[in-house]
Amino acid sequence: MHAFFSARELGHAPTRELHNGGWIAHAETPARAESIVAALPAVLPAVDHGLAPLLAVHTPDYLDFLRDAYRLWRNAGRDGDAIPYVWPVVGRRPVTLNRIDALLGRFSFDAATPIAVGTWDAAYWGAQTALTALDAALAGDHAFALCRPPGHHAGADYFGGYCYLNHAAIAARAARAAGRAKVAILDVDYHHGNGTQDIFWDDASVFYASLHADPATDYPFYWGHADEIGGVGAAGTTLNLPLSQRTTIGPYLAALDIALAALRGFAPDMLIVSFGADTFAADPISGFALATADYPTVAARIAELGCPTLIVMEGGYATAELGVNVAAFLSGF
Ligand code: Q9C
Ligand code: ZN
Repeated sequence: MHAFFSARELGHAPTRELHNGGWIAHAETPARAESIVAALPAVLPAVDHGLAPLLAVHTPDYLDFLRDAYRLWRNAGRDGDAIPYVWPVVGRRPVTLNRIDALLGRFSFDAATPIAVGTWDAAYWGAQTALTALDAALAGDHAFALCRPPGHHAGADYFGGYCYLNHAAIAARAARAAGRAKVAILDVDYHHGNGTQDIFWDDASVFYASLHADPATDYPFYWGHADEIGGVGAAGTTLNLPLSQRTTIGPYLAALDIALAALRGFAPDMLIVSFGADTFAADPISGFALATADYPTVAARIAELGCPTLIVMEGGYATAELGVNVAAFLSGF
């Protein structure tokens, strides 16, 4: 299996985030990608596929905002990263505004996701990495896209959860455009992929299945509950399997088998795995209890689907062990 990466993804380096009411160093660092690169035998460069595949998922006004936000923040006289702090959720009418403070809230859902000087460029090249790896998967090889920043919390017109562009969704739409009639996304990050779910909520041609920490106790709270099954015309093509904190490999595999049975019923002709290694026991912001040796087991079960597979990197914040955990997962294919 080939792995793909662009060094331009390292240009996003958010400084800090709010955590339990105080500021901590941001968990989603360039060192995460460096840990993964160091653990892989080789990475191949990303090829630029342009903006069109991004526009198949994200709205034009959101992409314009994301490209311009840091400059607008600086032009408003601010230092440091742009971080949203007011959201138009309390019955506000949709006023068209130019002020960066207003725009940040319009296009986000949390305050954990700073826009720094290199954010747009890094996210853009993360998406290009996913599209380049998809080309390899369409040609018949399994492929790994080392995407950073991650993507599965980003929706059509919002950022959040350390995510700006939804790489898995962009790849899924590109696979559809390339003629794959049915695409499945299996999300095994610790957190529910709310952005991916929202993007394909009404789209019966893309099945979204996710194993994640129960949103009754864990971020992103407002998505990922078991009764969310898809919108009108797509009911049954979203599957949420919430798991309790401290979940170990036994119950994890039992839930994975439920997801895989549903995917077999859907019979996809392309599989995209949103892989987060934040299910690792030592992850500093997460609560499952998987071991490094569990990742090949999880991957081998997924590989039994026998479907051409693109693996897209999502979360995982135990940086020192991240590369080894990713290499362990890929070895199972
Ligand atoms: N600082 C991914 O794994 N937590 N994103 C915010 C604590 C956000 C994780 C509150 C966690 C997002 C891709
Ligand atoms: Zn996560």
